[in-house]
Amino acid sequence: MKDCLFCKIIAGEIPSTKVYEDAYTYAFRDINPQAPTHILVIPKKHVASMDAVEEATDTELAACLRAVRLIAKQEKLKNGYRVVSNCGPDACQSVPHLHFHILGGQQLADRMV
Ligand code: DGP
Repeated sequence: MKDCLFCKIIAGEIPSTKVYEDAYTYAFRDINPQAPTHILVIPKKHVASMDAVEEATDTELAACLRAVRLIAKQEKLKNGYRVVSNCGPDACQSVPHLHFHILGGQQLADRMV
């Protein structure tokens, strides 16, 4: 989608550090990491947030979750990791393209908020 930051990253118009890509999914390192490993997994199809997942196919959505698992293995997150998707203003979603944060590489806080 025109004017979407993450669509521009997928298209290579904005540089990113890619860690994984398949037919449906792109993953790259967060520009502002909040843990030693902080990766964003996004569908290649523009979907604004969790609130719009009906616009994606089951295959496209499942590919994101399968990618999370593959990336966790690739990044050797053997001791665990957290997967977060912020949706809307209350969750402080800042980029309106569905994304899953993978956070790991250290002991994370025991509270989510
Ligand atoms: P959220 O706040 O959940 O919408 O997360 C958006 C994330 O996107 C945030 O952690 C920072 C990251 N981000 C924003 N702009 C860029 C960018 O240009 N490149 C990369 N690699 N990450 C970005």
